[in-house]
Amino acid sequence: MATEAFGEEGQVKLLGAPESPFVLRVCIALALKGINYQLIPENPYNKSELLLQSNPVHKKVPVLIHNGKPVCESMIIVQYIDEVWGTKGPNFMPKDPYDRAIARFWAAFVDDKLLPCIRGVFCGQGEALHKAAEELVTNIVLIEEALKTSSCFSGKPYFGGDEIGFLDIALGGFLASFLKALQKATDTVLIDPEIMPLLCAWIDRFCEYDTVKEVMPDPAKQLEILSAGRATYLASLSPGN
Ligand SMILES: N[C@@H](CCC(=O)N[C@@H](CS)C(=O)NCC(=O)O)C(=O)O
Ligand SMILES: *[C@@H]1O[C@H](CO)[C@@H](O)[C@H](O)[C@H]1NC(C)=O
Repeated sequence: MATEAFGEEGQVKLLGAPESPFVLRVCIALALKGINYQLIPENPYNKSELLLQSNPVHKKVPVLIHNGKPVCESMIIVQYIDEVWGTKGPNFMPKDPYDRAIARFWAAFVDDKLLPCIRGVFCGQGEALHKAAEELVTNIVLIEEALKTSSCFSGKPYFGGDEIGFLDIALGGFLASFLKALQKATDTVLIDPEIMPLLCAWIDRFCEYDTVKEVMPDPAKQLEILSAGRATYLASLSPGN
């Protein structure tokens, strides 16, 4: 009996697996709030009826299904979790409206600016791969600069201040595990302690945080899935396909 998925928080299901950085964001958020849920992995090449019905617009994971009602898009789900289970665990959104605006600004930056570069590295070969990697590093350095100079972040252990918050979750899904695997799979340096020391220290702190540690994907499994996905994509480009 899957009674653990029917606690006081209601019935909570999560479509997707934490090796997807978008899904990992939601796993981290649920773990920080201490919510029990049922994880339902999806095969991207053979999507379940439940996924297609729950996210007919994008047909992507993660989808959170709370008491039968689906919520889509990772950062919208993170915010939903924060609002529904506000009294449990840390608040993800800063109290100050300006700090909230800055957290949303950089979270949007991750998806609007970092992500296209990450895709470029994942899908790239040769010159295209190196250009995407260079552009990605340039953009990550902008976050390093913000860490150094922004009154919202500088001198604090997390982007959320004393606790992990919205932007930590947005970034952590990618930087703390997926990019490490992507570096290995593509033989590039994307997270460079020489030019992003503060961010590297943050990554270490984030990964050492007990609740986060529990949900982080196994690095070997992450690398295996990422490499297989990349190989499948590159094979689909070759003539004859
Ligand atoms: N903007 C979405 C992106 C989600 C996304 O790209 N999910 C990927 C998994 S990493 C997916 O479901 N891909 C399947 C597909 O594109 O068909 C979010 O933040 O949730
Ligand atoms: C796709 O998944 C369904 C179950 O969800 C299964 O019955 C079907 O055989 C799968 N199709 C392929 C091509 O693997």
